[in-house]
Amino acid sequence: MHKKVLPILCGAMLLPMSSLVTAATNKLPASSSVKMGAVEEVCSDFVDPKWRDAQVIDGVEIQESRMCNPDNPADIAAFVKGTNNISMATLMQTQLAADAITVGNDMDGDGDPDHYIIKLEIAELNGHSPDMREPTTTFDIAPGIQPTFWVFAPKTRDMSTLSLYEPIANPLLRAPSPVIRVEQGDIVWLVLENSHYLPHSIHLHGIDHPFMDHSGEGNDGVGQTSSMDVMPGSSKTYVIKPRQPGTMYYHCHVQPHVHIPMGLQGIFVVEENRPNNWVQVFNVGAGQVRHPSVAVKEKYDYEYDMHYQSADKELHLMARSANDPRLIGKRLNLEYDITDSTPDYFMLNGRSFPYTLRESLIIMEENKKAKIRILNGHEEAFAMHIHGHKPMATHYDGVDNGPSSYIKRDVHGMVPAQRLDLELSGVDDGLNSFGQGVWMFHDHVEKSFTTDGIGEGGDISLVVYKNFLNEKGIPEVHGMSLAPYFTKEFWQRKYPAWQDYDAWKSLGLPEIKATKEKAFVPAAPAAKPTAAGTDTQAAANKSSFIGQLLYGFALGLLGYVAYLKREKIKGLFGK
Ligand SMILES: [Cu+2]
Repeated sequence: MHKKVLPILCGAMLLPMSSLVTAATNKLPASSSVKMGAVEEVCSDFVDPKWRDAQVIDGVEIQESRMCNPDNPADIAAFVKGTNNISMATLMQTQLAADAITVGNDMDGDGDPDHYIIKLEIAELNGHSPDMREPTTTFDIAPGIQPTFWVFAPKTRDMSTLSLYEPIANPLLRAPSPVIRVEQGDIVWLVLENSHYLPHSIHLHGIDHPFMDHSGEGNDGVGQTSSMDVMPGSSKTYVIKPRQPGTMYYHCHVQPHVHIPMGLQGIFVVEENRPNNWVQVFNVGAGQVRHPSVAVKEKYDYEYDMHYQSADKELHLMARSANDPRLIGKRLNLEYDITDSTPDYFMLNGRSFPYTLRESLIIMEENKKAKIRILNGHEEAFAMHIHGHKPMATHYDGVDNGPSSYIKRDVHGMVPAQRLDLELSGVDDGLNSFGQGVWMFHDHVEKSFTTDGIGEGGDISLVVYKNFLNEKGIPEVHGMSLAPYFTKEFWQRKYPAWQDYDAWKSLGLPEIKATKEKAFVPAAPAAKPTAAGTDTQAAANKSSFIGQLLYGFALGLLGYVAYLKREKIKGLFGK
């Protein structure tokens, strides 16, 4: 019996040698070297660096903002004093219309205005133009990514673009729709001047408003129950006198399953009533509030508005698929089916990572406190997570339910349309804060930190302690280079982020010799296989497996024959 076992054992021992032989004869493909593409600067001087400083304009105190891309202080002064009260010199430094914000009438004599007339228009970003192949007026959420948006915007004058030669939207026209701030008890006329080609409305979600206004007009912004939609070219005034403070929401209620995701949604804050309380009526692009209200300054050092939203690529392409409102209406209202939709883009304050680093940081200092007002404008659930801190929820949908309802945790869940006020504390005690540093924050629903499925992108941003921020507002990060994230190629699925981390490019992409014309194959063929690349690779893998089997069989046979002829072989070597 052992005579049969021995040759089998012998063959089996030789079998592993087949892989050594294979390795020697069947070389791995070389690594390809994918060009990174043009890298944008993290922060070039987009704006006058003095815009970052604390300053007083026309008597309006404006806090410093160490962000790369801070708001224009002249805009902020006009938002606080009203375009009717600000000096002409300051108004000329903005692109606001002269009647954008009219404030006045201190009815209770407490030193601040009690009547506000706030005018909103509707702007289209990255829309269709009959004159150009590319979309206009442009607003990039990340390098090269331009979904079409409709947004509410302060009433502006002059061009919608930066200049005649640059299609980039002027800074007042952007996603998200601006945060609106008023004071508790003020009489507010919110005027929607519909400058868009489709009907729209404003629904004041959570904000105290009467069902009918004084003239018997519906005031709820709902076409089916309250008042006719605001037709293109016409306007409607919503009249409110909110009795309760809080972080609220406003959005269009016309075809809301399409118009809300298209961007017609914003944060609406009713500030607590205090004497001499001039509030910043607009916070364009959300983010840091540079003129916080009196009540916020009583408790906090900083205030940040955080508007999260998502976009389905398909919907946002449809909205620029024609130059005829009938066709756009047909595609969005009759053909688009939101029940089959999936979100592709995730934005914080209108931008995705890495652009969030330029304007949506939370800048902190040790032992200081920030008030963070969050709106979940996504279509789905949201899970706010801040590294290195456990912020405390104080208000739910704008309501303070008392200290027994305050919750400190590191993930705060929110369903769509909910608002949460968080208190972020810089006390380094291992609970409130783990200490100074650069701490990421993001929605912890995993797809939310991707951009069209590519990570890390989406709504990621950073809590940055002041000591970790350079004079241009760039956080001092440690670890990977951020350069790839600032290229268009990375978001086009072309560049493998780890390619250049060793001389061998061992974590890049292999060259596939059979398809020499292709620089690389997609890293994840399952996502979008391009037929030639993946088939060739699969075929190559199959043939090498069969080859290895044949090698093993041949070597086994050789061993067996050698065993049978062992006497003759001994003779060949003498003894
Ligand atoms: Cu609408």
